[in-house]
Amino acid sequence: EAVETGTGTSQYSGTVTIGTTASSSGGYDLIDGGRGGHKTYDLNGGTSGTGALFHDADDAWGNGTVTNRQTAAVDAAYGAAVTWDFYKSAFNRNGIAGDGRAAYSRVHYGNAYVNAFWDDSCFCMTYGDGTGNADPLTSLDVAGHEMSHGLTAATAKLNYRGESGGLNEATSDIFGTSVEFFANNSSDTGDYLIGEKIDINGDGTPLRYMDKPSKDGGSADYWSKSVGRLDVHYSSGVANHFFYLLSEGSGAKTINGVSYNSPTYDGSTVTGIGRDKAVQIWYKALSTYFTSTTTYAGARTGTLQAAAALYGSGSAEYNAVAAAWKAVNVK
Ligand code: ASN
Ligand code: ZN
Ligand code: CA
Repeated sequence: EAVETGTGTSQYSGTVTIGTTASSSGGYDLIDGGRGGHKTYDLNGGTSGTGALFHDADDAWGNGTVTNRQTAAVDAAYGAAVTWDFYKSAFNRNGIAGDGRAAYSRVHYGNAYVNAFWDDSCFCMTYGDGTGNADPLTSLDVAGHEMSHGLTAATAKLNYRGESGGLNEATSDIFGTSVEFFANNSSDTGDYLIGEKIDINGDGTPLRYMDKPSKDGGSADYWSKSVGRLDVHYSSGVANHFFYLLSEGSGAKTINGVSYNSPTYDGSTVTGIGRDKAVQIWYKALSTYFTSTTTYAGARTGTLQAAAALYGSGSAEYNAVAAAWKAVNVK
């Protein structure tokens, strides 16, 4: 049962290496022994249980096309591995719960199911195959998003409703995006879009936009007293926008070939501090100051506390946090 490194041909991230395990009965299992023993299962259209653990004779997995059952598994296993590595590298965190415990992934859930989800009761994430079973929801940012629901459940435990629910969703978008940048994968370069690889709208547009969340037709760019009544995937817009502004600043910018133009509530100009510092501030706030009932006002306070602890009260980073919240109308 030696730890091995297989080669995977993914749908969204090109050719990747994935952690595998030599099976005592021959061949290889899709068990990532280097990352807690994360397993990837084939639900084969089912909606319960674990289905079958992926197995392969020669440790060369998938072929990049959706008709090969292993292809979605390669994307899912790669996404889980990069997310695990991101937590370790950025936060010195040992897995989702910080204790080295592996989660597991299930792919090919249901029929043409257009969603993916984390379930804390199984400590596992699950992916549908998308419209026409042609676009599995296994891209890197989606994997990082789902896995990060587990991290939130292990830390702040933000309730999945109202303003705290929006903060929960935004945390998953913030870390999912951070995972995508961290991967530095030439087939899926980092961006501030969520789900740009999975063609969820059928016209090539992404699911969400962090620079200007309202571009999706439903998300809030700015805080208002009614924002907590929106679906959590729309109230997240305020914090996603905060994170973009804190990282990159307001106005027009092109990153990895994608153009952004991030507005502010009051016409103010925000100067970004870079994504690496912004994500440190968010993680520190999430894991130290946020609670299950944190609101947007509380997130402002918590991220200012985090910036003060990391960089000093009145530091450029601290002032940028204040400026970015003001720019999304959180005071
Ligand atoms: N994919 C969705 C999410 O992670 C599933 C849900 O609505 N919870 O947010
Ligand atoms: Zn989510
Ligand atoms: Ca993305």
